[in-house]
Amino acid sequence: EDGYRLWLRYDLITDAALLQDYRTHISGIYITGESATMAAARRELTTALTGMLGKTIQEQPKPQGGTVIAGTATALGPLLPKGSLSATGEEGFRILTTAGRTIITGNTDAGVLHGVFHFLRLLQTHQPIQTLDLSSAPGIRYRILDHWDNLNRTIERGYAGFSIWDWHKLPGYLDRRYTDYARANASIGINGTVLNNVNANALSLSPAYLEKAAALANVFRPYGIKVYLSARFSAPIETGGLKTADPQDPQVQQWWKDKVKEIYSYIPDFGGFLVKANSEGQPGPQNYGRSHADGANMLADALAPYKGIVMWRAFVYSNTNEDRFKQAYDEFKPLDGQFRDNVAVQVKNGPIDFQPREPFHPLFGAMPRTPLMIEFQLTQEYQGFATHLVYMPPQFREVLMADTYAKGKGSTVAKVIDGSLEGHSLSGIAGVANIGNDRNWTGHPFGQANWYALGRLAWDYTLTPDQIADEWLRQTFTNDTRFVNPVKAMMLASHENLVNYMTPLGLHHIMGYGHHYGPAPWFDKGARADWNPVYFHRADSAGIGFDRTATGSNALAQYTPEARRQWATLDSCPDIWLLWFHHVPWNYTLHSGNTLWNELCKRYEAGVQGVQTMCNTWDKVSQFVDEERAEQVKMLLQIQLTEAGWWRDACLAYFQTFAKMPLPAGIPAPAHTLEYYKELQFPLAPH
Ligand code: BDP
Repeated sequence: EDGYRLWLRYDLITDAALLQDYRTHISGIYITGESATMAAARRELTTALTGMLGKTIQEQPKPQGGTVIAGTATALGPLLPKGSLSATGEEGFRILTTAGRTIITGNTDAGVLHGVFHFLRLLQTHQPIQTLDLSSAPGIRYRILDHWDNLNRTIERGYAGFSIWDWHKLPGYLDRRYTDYARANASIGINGTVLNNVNANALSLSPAYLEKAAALANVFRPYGIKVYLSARFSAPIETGGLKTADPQDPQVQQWWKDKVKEIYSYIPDFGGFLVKANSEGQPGPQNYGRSHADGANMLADALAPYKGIVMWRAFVYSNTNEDRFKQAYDEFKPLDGQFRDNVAVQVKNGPIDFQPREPFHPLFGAMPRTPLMIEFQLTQEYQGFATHLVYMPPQFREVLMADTYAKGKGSTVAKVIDGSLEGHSLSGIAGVANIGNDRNWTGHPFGQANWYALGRLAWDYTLTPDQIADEWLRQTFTNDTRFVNPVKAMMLASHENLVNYMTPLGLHHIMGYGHHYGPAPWFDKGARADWNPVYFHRADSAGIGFDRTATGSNALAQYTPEARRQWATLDSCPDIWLLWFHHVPWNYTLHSGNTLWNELCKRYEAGVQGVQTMCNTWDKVSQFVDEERAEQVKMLLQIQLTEAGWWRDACLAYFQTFAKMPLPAGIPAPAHTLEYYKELQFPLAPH
């Protein structure tokens, strides 16, 4: 049990009564349609049902009692009760029991396939299937994984091995993993994948690599998944031999039109481009005095005839004195209304950079005329790499359910990005993938849960973290509630634990320089002010935290008055957000009743204790799962515990030099001197 099968394990159901019940209700399958997608549905149903029911499940010449029927509404014709598919759209499905048979249907083959996976999920999680009648359609149209994979197979911020794309052997050799990747994604509703790093290599757009990308697209297509590419803005110069990449230059525009035409000749359903421009050294339209809209629109015009889209990233900040928090808003808000219809601006969940906890990005709700996608980071660059068990849905939910008040109360981030607030039909969620060629895909067995959750939430963001953890655990490990319940509780607590032992009370970006491994709040040698932890925490003898009120950078002014209010004053600001917005005296009394210093110490300690509890839980319940993964998780939790202690000790030793107060009772003295922590070097940490 090496984790390769993810949540699609399909092992024999061990509950005898349930097995009997399922066997009675499932006698065979009947699939209409000959497309590659229906063939995939047929294969998945056959393998899964045979595995779970422990008997050979075959196609029947015609439906009978207990047949699982799958096909589009058109293909099923009279087999389907009338009028049952109005709400399922292009990708949704309906599952219903009628005359002792289960019908899985949709308006398209992809919809049927999604329904098949949903039905299998019901079985895998031991749900009753006797009388089903349910419909489901995705709430968000573009549900995408962004791979930060390089052509040499290294992965930017990847912690689970090398890239699963074996560029060298493509297109001739199609690794089985590509199909399994597609199956896994289809099962959770992901419908797009960006193959290459946003820090893009222009070679990705060259014929040799397009041929390779096309081979992957061919594998993914039956699973309803489209391929996208990150486009390097200067590609016309680097691979096109032009002197400029100026978006207003007719030759450049023509180059992109020709390039896009060429791409569609390889990949007829190519999804479009993801672009990181004028950000962290990447080229972009500003090199030529043009705006982000000019750049995005040039690409959008080239893609429009083929219905491709541009996902233009808003992750920009430059080397100025302006608070980095404010820069994306300042640059993008004035461009609202200037983007073509097939452009979405892709905004990170928060204004800085995928920190363990961030307030929602102030652009959400601030660009009503532009579709905004949200980008989360599944790969744990700032969340303990692939050694820390952190279940992210509570964090996703915190952001999605946050109220922007853009159109009054209830204008949540979720309603901004699903398009409903402003009536946009283009809507999207992207997750920076945490996948590599490690046998279990994500390095940490529990990293799979974040990939799983991204897809499930992109399909239906009303699902709670609890529901998602529940179904993931049952499919991935076991249905035994002696395992599921305590481990679910452990997952649900894990994110808050992380925030506590890394960046409690609103601290942010105090990780090791460059690689972001471990604590380095003292670091101040970065080439730019906003690459230094000291820039973000601002500790001094008076206190700690970044004043973003009117007396400071006034970043708060970027939020609507109602949204801003919760954070605006020391008094109103909940403790967990405090140091994001205020510079707070060490002896200030928080809502908890503790002084800031004491609360900081207690949170760090609570984080470590939280991980200790996770270790204890795992030790008690891992007997209910296979030894192989039980042992892996145990080892990883021990590393996490050690590193949580390191975070607590290093941060408290450092911040104490400013607070000049004793550690409160119950907080252990740091294991080493501050100098010891400062001298630790990790030149080869994954980057
Ligand atoms: C930061 C990463 C960097 C990425 C960048 C981005 O440190 O490696 O290239 O985000 O999102 O978090 O473009």
